[in-house]
Amino acid sequence: MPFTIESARSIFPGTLSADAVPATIARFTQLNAEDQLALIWFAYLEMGKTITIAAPGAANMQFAENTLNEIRQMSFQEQSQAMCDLANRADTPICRTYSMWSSNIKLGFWYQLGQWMDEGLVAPIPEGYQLSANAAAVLQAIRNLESGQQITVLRNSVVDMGFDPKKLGSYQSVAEPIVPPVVADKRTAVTIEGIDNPTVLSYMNNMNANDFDALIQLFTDDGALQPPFQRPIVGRDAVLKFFREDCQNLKLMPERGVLEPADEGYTQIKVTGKVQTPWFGAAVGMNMAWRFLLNPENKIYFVAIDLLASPKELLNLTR
Ligand code: 45D
Repeated sequence: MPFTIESARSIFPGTLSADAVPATIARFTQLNAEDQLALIWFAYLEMGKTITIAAPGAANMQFAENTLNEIRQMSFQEQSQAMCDLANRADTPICRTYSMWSSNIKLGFWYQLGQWMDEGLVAPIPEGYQLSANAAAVLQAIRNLESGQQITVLRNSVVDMGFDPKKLGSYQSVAEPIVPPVVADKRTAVTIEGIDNPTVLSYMNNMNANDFDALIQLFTDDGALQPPFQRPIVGRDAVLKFFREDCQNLKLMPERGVLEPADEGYTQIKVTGKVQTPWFGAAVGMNMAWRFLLNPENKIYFVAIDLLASPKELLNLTR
């Protein structure tokens, strides 16, 4: 085999991803918990003026319900402590429960706390709270990002909170129920300028239809998928689990691509375009690239998904 997952990661090395996102998260993580919570609160308020976030469905909130009610019944001081514990990744029962949730449940949990903070049911950020100079600088850095990068910073900071799941030992992750795939006559088909490869087109169309069983068939048994700013997820079982937990109701809008032969009958394909998350819908179009490596049987051995540095990168299809 001419490739390993590690070597596949560097196909189309000229792709510029949004390094500002991990750089901003790294600075954010250095702040103390009070500053982190206040900063997210301010960022969230400011963003809310231009883009509104979609409320999670009631069915999806049931998994966080017990913890939310527990927090709601606490005193303001205990509530602040519970939220700081999450930011500090402390070892508490709430932080352990939180760590087992899928990303969407974590986001829905904070969405609810944010509502309650607004309504005065959960301890607000104190009136006139002064961010430290470092926190103010991080907030300014977030303001300067484009909206797709801003929501990624928010999402990643929420996902990183709570107890470290790697320290839990074996556990059952908690995710929303799986929605049924879109029925055949309601599906839409993408077109990609410069690309007619059926595997790549099926990838986009199956993802858009939430048809994860068909989607996973496009991968080799040892295939891998690398989400933005993450290590590759390797093997069909792990990738399928990721699709079910993290990929429902995405809207992939690929625009153009290039195809090039690679070693020993492999093919590498880069596609660029926009992606919408159900949390923000059409209000935020993230500028993305997909870098596929297909084996000689046209199965996906590797695909990396990158959040691009700028809209200009949508036109960068060179190696
Ligand atoms: O701490 O092809 C308060 C893959 C203050 C799959 C708060 C993909 C206190 C393959 C405001 C209460 C998935 C990789 C906090 C494609 C406090 C594939 C609350 C890509 C925390 C294309 C904050 C998909 C809140 C992509 C409520 C790129 C924050 C998906 C909420 C990207 C933030 C999705 C939310 C993104 C952020 C979603 C809801 C970036 C959502 C972001």
